[in-house]
Amino acid sequence: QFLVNVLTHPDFLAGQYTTRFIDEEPELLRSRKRQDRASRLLRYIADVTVNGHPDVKGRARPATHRKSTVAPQFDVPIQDGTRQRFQKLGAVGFARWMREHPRILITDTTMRDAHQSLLATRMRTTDMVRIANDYARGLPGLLSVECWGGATFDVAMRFLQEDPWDRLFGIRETAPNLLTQMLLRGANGVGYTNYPDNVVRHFIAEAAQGIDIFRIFDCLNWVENMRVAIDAVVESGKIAEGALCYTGDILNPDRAKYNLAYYAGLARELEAAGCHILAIKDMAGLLKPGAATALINALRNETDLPIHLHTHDTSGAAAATILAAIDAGVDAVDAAMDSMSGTTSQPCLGSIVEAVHHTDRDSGLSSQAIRQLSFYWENVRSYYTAFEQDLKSGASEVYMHEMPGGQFTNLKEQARSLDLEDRWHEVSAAYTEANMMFGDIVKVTPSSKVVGDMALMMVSQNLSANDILDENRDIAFPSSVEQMLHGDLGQPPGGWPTEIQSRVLKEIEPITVRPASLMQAADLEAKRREAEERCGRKLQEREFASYLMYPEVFTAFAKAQDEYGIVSVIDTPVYFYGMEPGDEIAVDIERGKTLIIRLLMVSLAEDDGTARVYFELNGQPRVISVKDRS
Ligand code: BTN
Ligand code: 3PY
Ligand code: ZN
Repeated sequence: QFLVNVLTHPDFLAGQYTTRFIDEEPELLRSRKRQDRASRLLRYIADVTVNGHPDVKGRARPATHRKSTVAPQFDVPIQDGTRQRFQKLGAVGFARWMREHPRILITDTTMRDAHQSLLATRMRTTDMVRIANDYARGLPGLLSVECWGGATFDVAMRFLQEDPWDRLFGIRETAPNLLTQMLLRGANGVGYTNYPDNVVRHFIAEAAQGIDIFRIFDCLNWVENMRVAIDAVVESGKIAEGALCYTGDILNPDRAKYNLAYYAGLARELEAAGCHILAIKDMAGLLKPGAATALINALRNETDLPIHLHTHDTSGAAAATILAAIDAGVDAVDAAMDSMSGTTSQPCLGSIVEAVHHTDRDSGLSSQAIRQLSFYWENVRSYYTAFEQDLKSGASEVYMHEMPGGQFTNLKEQARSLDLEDRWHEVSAAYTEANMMFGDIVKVTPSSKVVGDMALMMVSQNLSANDILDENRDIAFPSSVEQMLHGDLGQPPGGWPTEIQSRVLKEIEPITVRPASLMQAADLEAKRREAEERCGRKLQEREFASYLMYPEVFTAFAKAQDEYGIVSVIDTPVYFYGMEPGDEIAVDIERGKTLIIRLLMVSLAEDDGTARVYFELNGQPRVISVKDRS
């Protein structure tokens, strides 16, 4: 009974599994007289020094967390890259160039999918912006840097107290020759449910000021639900990359639902919808080498769009798939910098570059630059030890459960919070069963989360698929399952299976139309007034776009910013672990404005429960009192 309650708790369903500090300490939200930036940062550092950061509490600590990362500093001028080519050719011309270009083009996913898939999406802006200019100098031949969207958008605000837009524009400014790329969940924007069309359009119009390539997908491969997003990207003048999500196994005659003809049809639909590039989005890493050859050959016959392959290395065999695809003539592939590659992340960028070196598909990228950038990431990665998952090897089990790389760590975390960590292999088997019960669907955010919610419910309540379908049992389904089977995420190929659908929905009638066609357009002016009232200040247009996606998360974030300022500029070790007496750090709060902060000592908590933290700020003594909750 207890577990049922946990599973239907709104926080759980909304994906908020980590207790948030502000929820528990509402007095934080009392408006405090707005302090200057330095004082607010000192307040944050004092607080984290005394109380620790809730997200890393009780977890493995980095051994070398005080070592600072030094970016490589390539001493060469910034050469023109894909960005200048795109500015010259426009989206259609750029796509044609990609087709004609003989070399393999490479997208580096380190700043988005790699850390989403390895480190629970926790990588912070400072670690990315600090290296972006070295990418510009060292790897001007990259196709793009995937650095935004997917889960990074809400995690930035929800868990890192930073503005996702600062990250985007920080990278945009410091890497002026490289295309920036994001992952957009079609009608779900960067959220977990469908939004009104005008909210999706508003978001894309803002994002297009920093993003060049939008990879757009739908979690059920329903092109109908991607059109608004594709049209908005095309209208913005940026590059619309339409993704077909790959699931099942085209080589397996028993999984005929997702066969070559199915994918060929999708490719035609995406081309007809106006996409400039076709992506194969293999979010779980299920595409086997032989299947890649067959798929690329088949898609080549359907469309003349450039093809961009994305996969994950959960199986350990992804590099073979990438190389097979390159042989079959794929135009572009995704990979992650060596030290951020492998397992649930993308395959190893440096090794792919080496594999095609001196062949007619040579990428032209510098192996030496890749190594140096990878060393930087290796050091950065050590800061995030607390978020490392325990998958240490390739796992062929992925061909059974088909879990997306980006979900794997998350679901494991959810399982842990429900005390099911020891039963992980049962969870993954239940995930398979739940998928089949839903009719064998594409599993990618947010449909993958629904399958995950169902699997956790099955394991925690010891229910099999037969138990679920047993009419004599009264089962409370997670509300995400109710919504999906109601049609709120859209329609899978062939529709939803009626048996489980009527079991879940009972008397309620499902919908079969595009969910947003039933929604009223958001009244943007009224929403803006509401948002500014709740946040107590005027909002920039892009902040308003964040609010429209995540009203609660954004409001809490805006209030944390009132309290602590722009914490994204603090180095990651200090952000998570605070300072020790004698430590001195430099914080660049804006160009040309650096704070030198020295921690002198921390006094024990007084009777009233406050501790005093003694600093020197640019040589001047400062004392901050914080409530000791440790
Ligand atoms: C949140 O609600 O999670 C955001 C508030 C920021 C919390 C900071 S993290 C470091 C310090 N330690 C805490 O327990 N709270 C503050
Ligand atoms: C996301 O939507 O966040 C994904 O990474 C899907 O693969
Ligand atoms: Zn991915």
